[in-house]
Amino acid sequence: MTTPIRSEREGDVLVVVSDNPPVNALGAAVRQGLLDQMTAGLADPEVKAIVLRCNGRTFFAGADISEFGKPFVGPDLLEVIERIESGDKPVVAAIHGTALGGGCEVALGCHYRIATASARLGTPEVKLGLLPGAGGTQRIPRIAGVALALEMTALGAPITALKALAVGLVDRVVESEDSLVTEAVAFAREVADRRPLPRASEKTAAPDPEAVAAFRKANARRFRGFEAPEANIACVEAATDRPFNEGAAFERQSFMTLMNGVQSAAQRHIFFAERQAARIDDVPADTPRRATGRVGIIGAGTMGGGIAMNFLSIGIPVTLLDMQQGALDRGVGVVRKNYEATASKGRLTTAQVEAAMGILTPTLDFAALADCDLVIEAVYEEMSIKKDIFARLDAVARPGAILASNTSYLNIDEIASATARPQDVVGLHFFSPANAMKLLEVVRGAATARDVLATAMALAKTIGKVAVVSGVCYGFIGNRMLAPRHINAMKLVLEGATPDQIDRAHVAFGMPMGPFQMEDLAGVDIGWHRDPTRIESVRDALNAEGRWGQKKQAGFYDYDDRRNPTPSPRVAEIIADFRKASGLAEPRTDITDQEIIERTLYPLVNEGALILEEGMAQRPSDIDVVWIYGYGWPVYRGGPMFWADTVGLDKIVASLDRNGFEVASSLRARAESGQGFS
Ligand code: 3H9
Repeated sequence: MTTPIRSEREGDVLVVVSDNPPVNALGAAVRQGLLDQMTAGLADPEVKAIVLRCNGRTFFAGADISEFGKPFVGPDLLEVIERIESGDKPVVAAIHGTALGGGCEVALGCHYRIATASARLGTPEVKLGLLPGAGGTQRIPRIAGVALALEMTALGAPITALKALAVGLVDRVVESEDSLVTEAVAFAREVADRRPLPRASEKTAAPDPEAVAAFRKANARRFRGFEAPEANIACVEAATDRPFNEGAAFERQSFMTLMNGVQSAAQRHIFFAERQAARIDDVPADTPRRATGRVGIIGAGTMGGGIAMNFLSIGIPVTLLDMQQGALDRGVGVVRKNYEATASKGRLTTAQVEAAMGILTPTLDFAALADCDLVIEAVYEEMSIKKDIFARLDAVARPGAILASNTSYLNIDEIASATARPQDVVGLHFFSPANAMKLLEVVRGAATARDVLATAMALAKTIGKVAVVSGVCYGFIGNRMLAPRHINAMKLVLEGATPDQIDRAHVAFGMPMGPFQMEDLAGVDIGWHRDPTRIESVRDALNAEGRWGQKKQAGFYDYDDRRNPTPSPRVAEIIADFRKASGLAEPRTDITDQEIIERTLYPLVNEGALILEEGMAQRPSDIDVVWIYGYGWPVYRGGPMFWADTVGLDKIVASLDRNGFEVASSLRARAESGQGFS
């Protein structure tokens, strides 16, 4: 096995260096190399102290996640850390970048830690459905106390080097990366003869039941449905009431249980899926990018304003266009109000708010878009309006500017046909609220140029979004799959389930809200024909009575002044009338949560299979990413396509058949061949 670990001598200090790009993950070869170099250093009488450092952009960013779930190749990380800590020579970790997970644990196994001011230390394993499995839950509370250990492990929150210095997790901070190695070697010399060696495992951690109880209470909502946070908490507690070895054994056992569970597999799947989604199969990574130094936005409504904030927040100037002064003023006012609300929570300074507002240029004049590199249209969902806007845009935009539409349903190719440059047109479907939601569907038209796509994907990353490419189809990936869920939820209501029962089943599944809560939030009137005399569905009846959702304090639910929902007797009447008018039998009282999930989410998976068949999504994992980041699908279930595999495709197909759905041929074929989506 070739090793990415080498060592060099600086007099009586041995410097062990890892060179395993991109993030120095602690794969088998790294672990073996570390063990060998440490063993040799400890045995060499010329060596008085050891420095451990990494080349490249970061100190070890953790275990190699791609090894998880595969046959294990030794040595394990615990053995490496044990060799470092139990040795009789001081070992100094020299940290830059991010010492994460197993990387942080290696550092804590060293006797001393020196870090650059920009470095961060963290144990984010919980985000992969895991816990620090190489002593992290036992050493952090022993050094820094229970309260911080809970935040670092069960929340996975990293800390800065300065904070680490304040709590004893690092011993020294250096300003610049350039001097890290020199300072680390000097530090190693300074402590070479100091005994006893400080070993985190030999310290004790004071129990802090109040901190544990307060932490559980404060995070109960966030942890709902997840197994890993509680396992992290239990391990931190074990550090306070057991000797190190027993606590470490408990940690190990808990780690293995999580590792072999479905939740961690799902969360690891999403870790890689999210990164994979950024790749477009026929657009090479080195495709040149177009400029995006100035952005224009057409439409100062909620969507337009939210989209603008993404750019303003990172210093990209925005020209915001609307047709009417009133709408423009309102839009600019909302952007300011949003920033000020964030500032009042202490997450922005007044200077930052003013800096963002200072680069926002409101205008009523189309010609003001002429110097924009990218223009995003965010107006009313009506094809004729969009085409009109794109024709006008075509007349003013500079050659090579990217012309984007934020449409959530409409055909990008038809919109592009209103211009003489369809190659420059792309869909950028932001999700509401656009300044907060992480998903961006990048809609690839028939003519969209490769460099436009490459630019859109890169820009998405710059503004902190996760981008997924969709082909042109009604509703793209996410909203297209939402449709069968809603249609079937309504069918169940007509058969006898209540909206409240359906929503509760979805929330119990792990969604942030159910289909009817979602409609009330978004507006029941979205897409309504606006003729109150034309009543062809329950939804029409609600709209005719002005039950447009939360904004009217009435939708599928009744709402009080603070927007707390209660099931609505009036809606129950409307549903009963419809049931009667549709000639349906008496309402069923035997509808279970399981039936609700099968009849609303299996059709959603089926639609996902169709989307793949038609080539509208590049890969099943892209669909999973859409649902995690666009709709709050529980990450511990890995997205709908991953989840479908865990349920069993044969079971899903059998249920769809039983309930009279038309099964996608590719779904049936996969079920028959035993080949899953992931
Ligand atoms: C652990 O440590 C368990 C232990 O407690 C117990 C052991 C017994 N492994 O994110 P990027 C890849 S669990 C394998 O785009 P950035 C990544 O897939 C681990 N691969 O860069 C990507 O590959 P590609 C705890 C990894 O600069 C490339 O590196 N640690 C790993 O935006 C670049 O990644 C974590 O959970 C890995 N550990 O962000 C940290 N990490 O180019 C996870 C990255 O082929 N990592 N890759 O798509 C991160 O949070 C970010 O990658 C990091 C850099 C902040 C480090």
